[in-house]
Amino acid sequence: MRPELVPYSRLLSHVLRHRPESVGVKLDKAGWTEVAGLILAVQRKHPEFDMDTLVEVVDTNEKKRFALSPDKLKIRASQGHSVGVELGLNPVRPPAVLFHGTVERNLASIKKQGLLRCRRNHVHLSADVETATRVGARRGRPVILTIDSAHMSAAGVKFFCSDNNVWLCEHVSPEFIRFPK
Ligand code: HQG
Repeated sequence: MRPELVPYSRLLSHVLRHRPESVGVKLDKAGWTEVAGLILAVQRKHPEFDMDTLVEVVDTNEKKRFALSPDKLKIRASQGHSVGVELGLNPVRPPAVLFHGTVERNLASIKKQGLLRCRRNHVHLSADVETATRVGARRGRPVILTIDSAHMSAAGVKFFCSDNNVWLCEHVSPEFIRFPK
């Protein structure tokens, strides 16, 4: 994504995942909002923002954070919400292991409580170590946890995979987490 578009991507993440009311838009139950209304709302702060910019932010976003409806009339964040939305994803069988990137200071609590959703609607897991490392590195030196998703799934835990390939579940109990030595 062109660096000058990053502030728009941040703003859209904030609005579409956490605080739609901050610019006066509403999300429907599945997290969608009208593109036209969103552009007008963003233009109040950034008059230069337009449909071409929005499409470029969506198309060139490294993590494919946003999805446009096929008719391009609606947009939503693909995952990461703290507002209550029902993404309508179907449960899918996960790969045998998944990964979670975190930092040392969280480990004692994770060992006791497992992985919690914190302020988001799901626990976020990555399909590969590289992605998990990037997620953990947002907060300091990354520590990678290996999640025994095969056994979790066998135990009845539901997994979802967002449109942009982030694995989601409600909670990961400590018994399914392998900690690095
Ligand atoms: C930690 C980014 C103590 C957890 C990323 C993490 C991801 C605990 C933090 C997405 C805990 C929550 C989500 C427990 C979990 N005790 N700490 N029991 N359980 N934690 O940001 O997974 O760039 O809500 O390890 O790429 O870091 O925004 O979750 O450190 O996909 O698109 O509590 O955000 O995507 O932090 O990241 P977050 P996350 P975007």
